[in-house]
Amino acid sequence: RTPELEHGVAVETSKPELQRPPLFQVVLLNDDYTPMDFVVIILETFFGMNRERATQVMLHVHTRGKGVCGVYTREVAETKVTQVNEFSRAHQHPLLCTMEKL
Ligand code: NFA
Repeated sequence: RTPELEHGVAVETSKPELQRPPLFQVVLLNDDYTPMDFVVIILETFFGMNRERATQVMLHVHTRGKGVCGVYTREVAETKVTQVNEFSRAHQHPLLCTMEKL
C-alpha cells in the first residue's frame, strides 16, 4: 500500500482483499433414454447456450458420459441443479444434473 498525500498529510490506503467464493461445476450425466433434443433444450433454457454450443455439449455428455454445463457459486449451482432435475422429471425423462466443487 502506498501512502497518499491529502493536504500534505500521508494517508494509508488499502485495497480490501476480498474472499473469492468457492465455485461449483454444474454437470449433466448421460443416460440411455433422455432424447438428445430435450438435452439441447435444457442447455439453451437453463444455461444460456445457443443451439450450436448446446449441441456440442450434449454430444460431449452423450459420448463421454458427463459434461460441464457451467461454473457458478454454490446457491446458483444448487438452483440450476434443482430446476433441471424438476424440469426433466416433469417431462418424464431420467436426465440427471449434479454439481461438483472445483
Ligand atoms: N444418450 C442419450 C440418447 O442416446 C442422449 C443424452 C445425451 C442423454 C446427453 C443425456 C445426456 N438418446
